[in-house]
Amino acid sequence: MIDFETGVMLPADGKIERRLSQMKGVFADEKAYLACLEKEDSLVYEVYTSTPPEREGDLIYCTSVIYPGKVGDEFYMTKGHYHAKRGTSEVYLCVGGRGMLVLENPHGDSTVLDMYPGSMSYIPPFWAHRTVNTGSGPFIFIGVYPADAGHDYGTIEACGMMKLVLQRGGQTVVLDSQRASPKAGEGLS
Ligand code: M6P
Ligand code: ZN
Repeated sequence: MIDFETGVMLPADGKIERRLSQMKGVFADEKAYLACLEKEDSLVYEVYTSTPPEREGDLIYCTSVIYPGKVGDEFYMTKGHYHAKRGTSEVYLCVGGRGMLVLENPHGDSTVLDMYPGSMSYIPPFWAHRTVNTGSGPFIFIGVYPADAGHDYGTIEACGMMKLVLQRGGQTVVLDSQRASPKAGEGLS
């Protein structure tokens, strides 16, 4: 059962909680990050997950709840990852709130998709992905992906993603980050 109001999945085999303190280096404005953290180690997002055996053919399904908030002018978001097994894909179904899906690949292509209740988003193989809460309430979506996909955080941790999603003058804006394109060979496996 998934409660579309809260994103809580019951039963769930696991629950991941990510607080600000676990997201060092993720937000572009390091000074704003440290100032937020000093105030409170806020909960940024939670993931309720099923955990079947990590074998080919099985699927993992999970719900993610990203809470509303900002670090400086950058919205709360997930860490973002490539799949360790690069040739695997994923689908998201948004059930609550408003958000964006940031996608990029090792060839330097990047794009951003709107997510809203009822929207389904497809993450093709070989694309890194991050979700961003651009709304004022919890942003909730269901994800389904191959159980043997795995998460590679290192590539994104090393230099961030190519697009930033910010609030400027009350508007949501998408800007190119300082990092123009992935370093040669990065993200390729
Ligand atoms: C989605 C899925 C999960 C992922 C979660 C949080 O629910 O893609 O696999 O773990 O978002 O994202 P991240 O792992 O990048 O923090
Ligand atoms: Zn994924």
